[in-house]
Amino acid sequence: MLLEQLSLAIQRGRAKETVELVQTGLEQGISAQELLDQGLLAGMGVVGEKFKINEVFVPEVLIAARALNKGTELLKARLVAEGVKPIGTIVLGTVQGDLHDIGKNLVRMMLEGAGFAVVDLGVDVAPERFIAAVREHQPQIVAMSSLLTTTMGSQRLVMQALEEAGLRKSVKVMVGGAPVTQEFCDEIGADGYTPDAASAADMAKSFVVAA
Ligand code: B1M
Repeated sequence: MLLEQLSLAIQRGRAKETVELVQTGLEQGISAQELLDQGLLAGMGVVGEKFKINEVFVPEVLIAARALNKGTELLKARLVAEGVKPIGTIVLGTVQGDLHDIGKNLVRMMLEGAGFAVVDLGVDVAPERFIAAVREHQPQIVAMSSLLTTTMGSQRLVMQALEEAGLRKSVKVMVGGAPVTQEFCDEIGADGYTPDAASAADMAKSFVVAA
């Protein structure tokens, strides 16, 4: 019951209610893992599905993500104490020359909502910064966003940099952004393209499950 209410609070983007329900849940002895999986992430999953079919739009997703963040903030210490680990690590960024970050931030929220730890490198990320982040964080996945036709080429440069650094085989690479296509993904040798943020989270999950 409380878990269902928590899921609904996320779907409705109610941050205050989310925090109250998480607090009550903890007081009732529900584990942080259950509150996370069956409450917060279940709610964000529903939002992601609705976003995919245009039943909700960017503002609703952002509001739901804000509520999710409030809820997870409260759970963080408990999750660490309970030894809960993220399902994988993803290095994410908008590629060099590109300053668009609204879509990339949605992708991050969906990935976090799916249980990943996301190292967000921000915008205008040069290939060498992707490489340094892969060396430092040893992610399972590198995810790149590009909103300009002129910066799609930067995704190719990251692929080349990964090869040259001998890191290509250690990660799956996902690409996306409005001008990016499956054809382009295949051409540069990336592992996956998705047209929207919710599908990106689904694909990322499938990569870590298959590994
Ligand atoms: Co710019 N801009 N912009 N812009 N801008 C576009 C992208 C453009 C299509 C507008 C147009 O001309 N109609 C056009 C690109 C044309 C092209 O190359 N094909 C354009 C241009 C030309 C430019 C400038 C060059 C303009 C200028 O200065 N002359 C300049 C470039 C700056 C730079 O990056 N170097 C520029 C600047 C800007 C602002 C700074 C003003 C601002 C960005 C603010 C910000 O991001 N913080 C901006 C904006 C807001 C837009 C539009 C209006 C909206 C983009 C957006 O946020 N969409 C856009 C026109 C439009 O789309 N109507 C436009 C909403 C967002 C949720 O969608 O990012 O596509 P999107 O993300 C989607 C999917 O693509 C996917 O998931 C998201 C949704 O689920 N996705 C992934 C994204 N990344 C993914 C990664 C994945 C998987 C899925 O896996 C890893």
